Amino acid sequence: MPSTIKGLFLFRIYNSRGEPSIKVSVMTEKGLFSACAPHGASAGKYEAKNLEVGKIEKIFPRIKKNFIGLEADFSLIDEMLERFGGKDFAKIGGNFSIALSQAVCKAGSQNNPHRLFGQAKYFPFPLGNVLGGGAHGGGTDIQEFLAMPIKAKTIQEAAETNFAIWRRAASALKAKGFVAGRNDEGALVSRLSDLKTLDLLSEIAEDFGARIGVDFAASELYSRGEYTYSKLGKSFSEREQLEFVLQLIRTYKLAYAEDPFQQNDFSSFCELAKKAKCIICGDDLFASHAGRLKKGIKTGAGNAVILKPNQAGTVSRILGTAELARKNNFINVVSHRSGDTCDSFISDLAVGIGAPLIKCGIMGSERAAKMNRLIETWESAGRPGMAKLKV
Ligand code: 2PG
Ligand code: MG
Repeated sequence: MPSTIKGLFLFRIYNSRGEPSIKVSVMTEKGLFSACAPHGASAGKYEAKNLEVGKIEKIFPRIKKNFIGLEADFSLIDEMLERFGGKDFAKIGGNFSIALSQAVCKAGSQNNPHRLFGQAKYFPFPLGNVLGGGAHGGGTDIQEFLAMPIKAKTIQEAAETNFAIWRRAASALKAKGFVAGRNDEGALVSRLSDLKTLDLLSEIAEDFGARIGVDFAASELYSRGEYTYSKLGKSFSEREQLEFVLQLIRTYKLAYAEDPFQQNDFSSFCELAKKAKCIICGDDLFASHAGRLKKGIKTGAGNAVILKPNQAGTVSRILGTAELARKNNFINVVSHRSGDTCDSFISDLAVGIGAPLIKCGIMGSERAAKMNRLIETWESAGRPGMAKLKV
């Protein structure tokens, strides 16, 4: 029986970085269903545009009326959000749009949105942020140093491997007197350089049979034709950046490289994908946008795409991008944001669409919430196996 939207509520909340954010609750005859908007620090230029919480609070009473009495069907609601949102959702805010869209998915599935998107046939490998820097805070220029527990037979084993790698890294840093705490995503920050960080993580990962990867978040390093690594004291031309990335992939046997180039450089992504045996993933490059991914597929710009629902603005949009990727053999990598909440919608999304990878962090309650939800859905789906992923 489809349910009807009887009430809609907006709450000002705070995310893991202490920034104001929003929670949207949808009331139906079956109960109250809520979702929260996350927020990125290294946000790309082509993402859906957010609106300040105060502005959303002002327009909410006017928007709200349009949704009351409608069926809690996300595709219907998403069509309306497209209409009200205008270009890039700037009129209502991508943050409001995605929170409502996700809350409606939860309402329409009684808090099991993965069932709306498909069947939990196999589970994604969690890409865990072990050490970090860049816009998330920390001593390195590269934003994220990630563990990929590719040998894990179950999602539980994968989670435990990532926790163990994080802990081992923490004690190694502590022993050297290098540890300085955690950053926005719960990754360890230290005084180690980017290269020393890769030395440490590759050594630890090997012990656990895991592979490693990085998110360069290169748009943050880029300005006017140059990539500046301030901690390394080096500036690279676009060509030199390509050489540097290739060298890191080969030296450290990286299985995954995200945003190795700035968000407009499709051609370097293409060249790298031809030369490197590695998952080359576009985050800011595609901004979860089907049109931009289409261009990437056509030009061979990488072989994987980050899916962040709030970059897209609605659940329908993110599903469209995911389907386009799947049909064209691009790997779907569902992802959290650096400023996140305990909302675990992305876990349902990854499971429902059968994404082989999910980037959801390791430490911190808002990160563990995603992992715990994966484990919960895995139990209820009868403990399926892990995704088939060749790295
Ligand atoms: C990224 C994300 C998540 P942010 O660049 O992939 O790790 O960071 O949310 O700050 O954009
Ligand atoms: Mg990224």
